[in-house]
Parts: sequence; structure tokens; C-alpha cells
Amino acid sequence: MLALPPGVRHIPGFLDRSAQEALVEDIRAVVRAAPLYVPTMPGSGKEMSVRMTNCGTLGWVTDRERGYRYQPTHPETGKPWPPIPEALLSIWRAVADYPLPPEACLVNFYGETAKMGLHQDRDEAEFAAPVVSISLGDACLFRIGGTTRAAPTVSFRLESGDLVVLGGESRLSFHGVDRIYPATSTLLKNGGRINLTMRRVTKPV
Ligand code: MD3
Ligand code: FE
Repeated sequence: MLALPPGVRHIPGFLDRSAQEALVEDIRAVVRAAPLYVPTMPGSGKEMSVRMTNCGTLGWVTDRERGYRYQPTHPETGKPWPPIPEALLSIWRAVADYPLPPEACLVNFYGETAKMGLHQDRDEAEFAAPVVSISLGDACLFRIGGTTRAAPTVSFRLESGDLVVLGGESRLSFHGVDRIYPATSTLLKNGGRINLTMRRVTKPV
């Protein structure tokens, strides 16, 4: 398949190099306040290869005992997540076409062998808001399909500075990260890839 599924907007090069560098500094500050941790799958307790943290009033977490969920505190430090940096909120206002700010920004860190299996994001109560994704550092091969696991998928490369807005029909699409392309960016001194996903979790009252 060549075309992106309806509702997927991929904007290559949305952030220039200086905006990417500024965001990396913002994320370093987030990680100092809320360290990356190793998420584990519900039931099996198998470790994910991606390291995670969050900023915002809510963060997405998972562990063996309690599974996938949003919560207001870091699972290991017990502290509230740090706020979402203004530069990210500004990007959301520019692209989300949704009247309220995001509540969660999940920070995923991929080392050179990390990947993320095909999954749906459905732990949020509000699906009217899009998910806004920003890629920083090494490129990856991203895959997205339809709303059933068996639907055909399209794959494309996400490069540092790319933005993807997943809204409308694509909001419940299966998607994943098949591989990282090591040493394809000089943005992160020690290599790897950061993906930021801003999400609205609760429905407005
Ligand atoms: C399509 N992250 O954190 S970002 C995730 O690159 C996640 O780290 C990937 O999948 C990453 O859940 C992909 C692009 C993305 C994010 C959310 C989506 C694509 C999506 C939600 C619905 C459909
Ligand atoms: Fe996802």
C-alpha cells in the first residue's frame, strides 16, 4: 500500500534542527524529574524494550500486576509527573484541532535494538482528540494498519523532526515500530530515538 490510511497526517521536517535541540533539552529536564523506567507487560511481566516516562497531569504506565493505565504519578518515585513543556503545548494547539490541551505526553526512548509491537492505543476515554507524535533522533520504520489486527498495513520511515497527527478514522488503528535505523541522526549524543506522544485522556465534562 502506498497511501496513508485516512486520518493520518505525516508532516516530515515539521521541526527544524534548533527546535529539535530545544525540545531535547526540555525532555532532558523531564527525565531528570521523572526517570525513564522499564515498563512490563500485564500478566507475563515481560519487559518492553522501550524505556518510558511521561509529563502532564496523567501518564501512561504498565506493570505486571496492574496492567495498562493512566495515573498522575511516576510508578517508581511516586511523584507527580512534571508539566508538559510549553513548546509541546504550542505544537498541540497548532495541529490538534481540539479545544482542550493534552493531559499526557508519553516519552518513549528506543535504543538501537528496541521496537514496539503492533497495538492499538485504547486506554484513553476520549477518542475525539487525536494523538500527536513527534520523533527525535535516529529514524525508525513505523507501521500502521486498520482497526483490526489482520487489516493490511503501510510502513514508512519517521525521521527526526517529523510530526504525525493520528485523528479521525486512524485514532484506533493498529500501529507499531518495527525497527530503529542506528546512527541516522546526530541529534542525540548517545544515539537512539525519542518519540513524544501527546494525548487527551479524559472526556470533557
Ligand atoms: C496511530 N508509539 O506510544 S508514535 C505509543 O514511535 C506508540 O513510539 C510509537 O505507538 C512510537 O503508543 C508510534 C505514532 C502513533 C502514536 C499513537 C497512535 C501512531 C498512532 C495512536 C493511534 C494510531
Ligand atoms: Fe501506540
